[in-house]
Amino acid sequence: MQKLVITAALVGAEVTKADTPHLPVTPEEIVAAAVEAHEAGASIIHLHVRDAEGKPTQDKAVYRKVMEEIERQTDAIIQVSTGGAVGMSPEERMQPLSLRPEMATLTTGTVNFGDGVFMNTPEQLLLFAEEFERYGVRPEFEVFDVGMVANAMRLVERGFFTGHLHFDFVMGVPGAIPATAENLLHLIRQLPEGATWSVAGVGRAQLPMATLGILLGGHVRVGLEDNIYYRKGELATNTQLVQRVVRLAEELGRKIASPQEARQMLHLTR
Ligand code: KMH
Ligand code: ZN
Repeated sequence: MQKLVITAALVGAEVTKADTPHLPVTPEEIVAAAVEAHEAGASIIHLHVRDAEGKPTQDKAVYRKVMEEIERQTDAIIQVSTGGAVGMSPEERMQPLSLRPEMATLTTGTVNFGDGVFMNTPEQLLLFAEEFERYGVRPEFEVFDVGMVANAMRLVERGFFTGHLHFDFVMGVPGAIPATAENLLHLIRQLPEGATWSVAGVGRAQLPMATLGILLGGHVRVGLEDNIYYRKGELATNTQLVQRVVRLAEELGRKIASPQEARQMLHLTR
């Protein structure tokens, strides 16, 4: 099996400091969390940022500041979010693409998201795809429900994103695909030949989904964006969540990919 690529989803848009004091929100806290996660074994940093009040923002200036410092201190792959937060416009969400990050997420469909709706209409997907191509950014397709794989492939059929394709299955969001082993197998079966995938289980599904990802030859995303607990009633830090996956992978016979190895596996050209 390939070495394991671990993605650390450190911040997200939904969790607050009131939910967990371990959530990094200032640029300094986010950089420190990224450096620690990288040292613990994460090769990809899935990046959201917050404004001075701790609210989600897609402000390019904040992204630039955080990205520059992570790049200075690590060789991790920086994957910015174009998902942002529910309710943001596509223009707002696309801002960090112009910083030409190595990777960015792209959600290929509209989905209920807790009490909200995460909008990604066919027309908006074309806007996003054009902006990714404009800045030469490689996507990680964020798949919250099964039809989103076919939607991604529709973009590919229209000529976008030639080359290697990488998908992340985000499982267990209320309103989207439940995090079960059967559903994960079904998602994997939808993928085109040669694609790579990772899995991110939400809430208490994080640990079992990560374990399945390791066993099935995929890759794993963990972090406070998706889950704030280490176990029932015990809050986690981002570093602890990454360290746990590293230990599990070692026990189960998967070696951990360095950022440079992850770049080769995902065919990132930088
Ligand atoms: N915050 C969610 C609405 C992404 O980063 O691309 C979207 C999200 C996905 O987090
Ligand atoms: Zn995200």
